[in-house]
Amino acid sequence: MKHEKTLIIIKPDAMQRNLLGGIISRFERKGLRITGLKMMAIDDLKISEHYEHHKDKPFFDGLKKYMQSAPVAVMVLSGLNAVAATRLIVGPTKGYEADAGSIRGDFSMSGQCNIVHASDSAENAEKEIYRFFNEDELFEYKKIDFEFIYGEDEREG
Ligand code: FUP
Repeated sequence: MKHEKTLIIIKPDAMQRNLLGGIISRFERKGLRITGLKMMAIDDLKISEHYEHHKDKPFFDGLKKYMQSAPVAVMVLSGLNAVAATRLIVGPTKGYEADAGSIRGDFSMSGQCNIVHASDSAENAEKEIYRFFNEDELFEYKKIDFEFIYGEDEREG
């Protein structure tokens, strides 16, 4: 277990469906710390890099069109085992397979319009964070609830 960072994209369907505040709230109330947050339009280069693993799939053009259909919000979250903890809150890729209580389980019926992206490993998170954020857009700060979110042995040194 270690403290780590993860990248979240709140996708165009969430923005259009007025879910932005509710989604941010789910991460906040879990105890994850927001270390970066902004809105942006995702350009062709960022889409190609971010979805490199899907570039030859038949759904890639549709995925690109969807991801560019409205602005998105991008966030960096930090916390203990933040990558895995965040993936649990988000749920599996296809909304119609996701458990109730997860973001995709509660808000998505789709394998494409699935509301949020969350990094799948600490290694990918590092790459994704620097794909979407400049160094001066990321903030390290002490949260006053830290000692009530974590036990003594779980706090960062
Ligand atoms: P995830 O890590 O859960 O976001 O899932 P993937 O990396 O497998 O997929 C990334 C995105 O590709 C999904 F969020 C939506 C899109 N996708 C489709 O549009 N159709 C598919 O069949 C699979 C993925």
